[in-house]
Amino acid sequence: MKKYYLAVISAFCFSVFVCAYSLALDDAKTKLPELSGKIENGVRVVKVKAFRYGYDPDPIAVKLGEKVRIVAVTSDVTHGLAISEFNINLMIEPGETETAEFLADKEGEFTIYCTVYCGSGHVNMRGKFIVEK
Ligand SMILES: [Cu+2]
Repeated sequence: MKKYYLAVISAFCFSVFVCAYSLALDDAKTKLPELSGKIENGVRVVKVKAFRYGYDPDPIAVKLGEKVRIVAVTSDVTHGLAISEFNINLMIEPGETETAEFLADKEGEFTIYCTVYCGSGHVNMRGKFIVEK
């Protein structure tokens, strides 16, 4: 009889664990960042501000298959904005606006990085570009 109870209790514990685990997985899935910018004439336009040492917004999130236009400015010195996987490499000078248009045709998380030496924090000037399914 004792064995029976033990089996029931462990089965119950196991199902609670499985339940909690799948809920946690669901939670992780629904916690995708909000999409950035807004759709204008079928293009997702995202205004990005580069600064020492980062990008705003960060992360930049778009939907898979969207046409994306990055409209970039800098709030201090000249910065770069590059995303290798999408062949983006902008140089943003103070007072100027640089744009890049591309198709978000790869799902995943990509790194945005600065390609112009902008000071001591340059090597760590990174942002996230997320393409959600
Ligand atoms: Cu830099």
